[in-house]
Amino acid sequence: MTNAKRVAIIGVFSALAFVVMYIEFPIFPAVNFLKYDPSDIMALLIAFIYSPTTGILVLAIKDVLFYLFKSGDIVGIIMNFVAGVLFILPAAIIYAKKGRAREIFGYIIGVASATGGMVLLNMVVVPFYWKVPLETVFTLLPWIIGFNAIKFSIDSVVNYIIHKRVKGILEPNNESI
Ligand code: RBF
Repeated sequence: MTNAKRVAIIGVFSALAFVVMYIEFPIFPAVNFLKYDPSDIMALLIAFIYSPTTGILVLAIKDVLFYLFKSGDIVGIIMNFVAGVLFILPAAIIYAKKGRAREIFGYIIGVASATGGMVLLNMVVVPFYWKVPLETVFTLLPWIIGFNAIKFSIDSVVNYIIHKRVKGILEPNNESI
């Protein structure tokens, strides 16, 4: 594939991710600052089809755009980005085009890594962000765990179903599809 095509695909998927991030909505009222949106799927698709680092580039461009045009909340955007990295990197590195069992194992490790990592990060960030004691964060932990587990499981299932088809559309002449 030409470099120009690759740059164009990164641009299109970053823009697409930025737009679908506007769909964001909370899953649990108790932690309504945690919002689900499907934008990480665009980055995960690119991570699977091209490379993990290309996927992270899409994730970063999407988050910078969303910060500038919509949220203005640097903490929320950083949390969204870190969660996305913790999910996409292990999932895409483990997958690396080596079959269904490996792919599913990659999703499991990705969901576990994002959920575990974000629990720790929320324990540090939430007391400052909401000016609440650490004990309050402990009471929220089941919701934080549930949110991340659900968010990244949904992304995994969607990516599992569509990534080969998307690859077929992006690389119609590639015989390895
Ligand atoms: N997004 C996640 O995917 N997982 C998280 O654990 C997470 N924790 C957050 C904690 C705080 C205090 C904030 C402000 C945001 C957090 N986010 C998290 C990002 C949030 O769900 C949303 O994507 C951003 O706030 C952008 O609207």
